Amino acid sequence: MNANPLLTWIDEPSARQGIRFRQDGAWERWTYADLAGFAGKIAGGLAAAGVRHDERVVIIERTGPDFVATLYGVMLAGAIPCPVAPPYLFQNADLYARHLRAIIDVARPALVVTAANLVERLEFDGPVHTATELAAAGGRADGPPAGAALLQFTSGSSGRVKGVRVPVAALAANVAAISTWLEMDEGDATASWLPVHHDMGLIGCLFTPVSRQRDLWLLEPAEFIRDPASYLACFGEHGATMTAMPPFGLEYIVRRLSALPLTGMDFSRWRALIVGAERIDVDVLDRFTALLAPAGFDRRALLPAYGLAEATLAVTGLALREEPTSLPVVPQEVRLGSPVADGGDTVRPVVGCGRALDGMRVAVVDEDGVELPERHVGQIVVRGASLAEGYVRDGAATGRADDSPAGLTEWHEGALHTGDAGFLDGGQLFVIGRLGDAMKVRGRTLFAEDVESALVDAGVPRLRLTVLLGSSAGGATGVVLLERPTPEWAAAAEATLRRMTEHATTVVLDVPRRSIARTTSGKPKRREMWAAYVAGKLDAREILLPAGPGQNE
Ligand code: 1ZZ
Repeated sequence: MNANPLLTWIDEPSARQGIRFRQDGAWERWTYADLAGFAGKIAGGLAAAGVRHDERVVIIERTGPDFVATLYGVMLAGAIPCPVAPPYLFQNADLYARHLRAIIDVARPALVVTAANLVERLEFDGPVHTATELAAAGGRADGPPAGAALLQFTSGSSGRVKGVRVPVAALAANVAAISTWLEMDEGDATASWLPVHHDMGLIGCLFTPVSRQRDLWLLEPAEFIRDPASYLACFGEHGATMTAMPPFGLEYIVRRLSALPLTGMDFSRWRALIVGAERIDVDVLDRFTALLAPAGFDRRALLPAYGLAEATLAVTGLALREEPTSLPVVPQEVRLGSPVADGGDTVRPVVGCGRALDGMRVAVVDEDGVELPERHVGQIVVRGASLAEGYVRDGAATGRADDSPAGLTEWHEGALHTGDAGFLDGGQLFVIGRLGDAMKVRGRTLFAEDVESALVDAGVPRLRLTVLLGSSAGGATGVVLLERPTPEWAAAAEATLRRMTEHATTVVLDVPRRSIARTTSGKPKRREMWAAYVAGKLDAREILLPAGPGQNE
């Protein structure tokens, strides 16, 4: 019997339920019994290769049976899996090689598991094996479970690799809280296109359904981009009921939808679409619902949620069957520690991300760490069962703060200071933005997310835009990066940019396509690009704003 609650399913694996992997345009089905057998053999192979309890094993695999079986095989061997993004989620080979080197340095793994020909340059002098080789080695694993279930790696907004050490109890608590929140039962099936190496894809859409042995449909992110209809068919034809994605996924579906063949699809069983990881605009929820409602989609399936890898994954989420709500906020009037202003002419609706999940508590504090009343803006602080232990150095948790220049996330006396700003209303959390990506002007705090949303409203495509805010030699400075802007959207952005010049030195830059650095989950690495801007290292051409009212003279 497995004492580790994440592994109990392996004692009695189902021969009926399982995972379908999208491979070369077709679904390949593995039952949980098949996967448990494969994982057991991999665990034996790891033991034969000399991997000991609590040692780390780096896993670099595509979304597929090798990834899932290795993940569980490492845990069965009593070691700690460190899933790492595959190379094609990175912009180029150099960046990827640097990312891998940093991970190897932080995790100090005993072994790396990766498919042949997946990774070009791996600077690691220990053993490297494929999942198949390990499964064929014929050893026997005898491990009591490891103290940690997982090292989660993110490249964060500063571009530095951060490894978060997640204890077994924290991961089990978050998986249980998510299943309770979503009332996951026998008939539920999950579908996901998210990368499987990291939080929403790994914990929300893999560990959670696997722990309950629910049917699961998994696609690579690239397959979703190429053929979003095959993902929608999981809900509209195959009966999937749950999923999660960042708002840009909804936006992508909306953009491609008019060209998608949705005839015959029925979305009425789809009961949980969790949206999180980034600022959620009401507009995208509205457009998504408007397009899918005629095929039976219920708006109440949209569940805004907030979380972060440092708390394992999910912290708050809208209750089932509740409609998403929003509150009006005036971005230019946000003062940390003060009540949120909700009048004026440039109001922006901020979407509620629900209440704390089972076992979690959320508070909002001022700059001195003092808890604020409801509807006051401050830093979001999280306590509870699923907090991770801390960032990792030399394979062990340090419990210390992120030491990057924008390092605002830290563990402090059992509480996680998230570095995110927001407020509570009726216990529901409203997230405003990252404190490290904000700018103070005359006592008010303007967030990069607000400027970006205003530009998107004006007609600039979100995925070709990023706003960096900070202080440089010229004082408060806003840098707007536009990837190869057309004259039309440069013109559309003009009024918003001119308003920004009233608050800060404003620089608008034309940058090459796909040059906005993003994390593997699609978030812009604002701090990394800010550092490059300040060092004069951005490949960019300045676009001059036409002179007009409000322009800095
Ligand atoms: P990460 C069945 N952020 O993004 C599936 N949420 O972690 C259940 N900003 O460490 C799935 N508004 O990469 C449950 N709503 O980044 C999923 O991202 C619950 O700045 C959502 O500090 C989990 C998201 C996990 C995630 C964390 C950072 C945060 C914050 C930002 C996350 C947000 C949001 C605005 C939200």
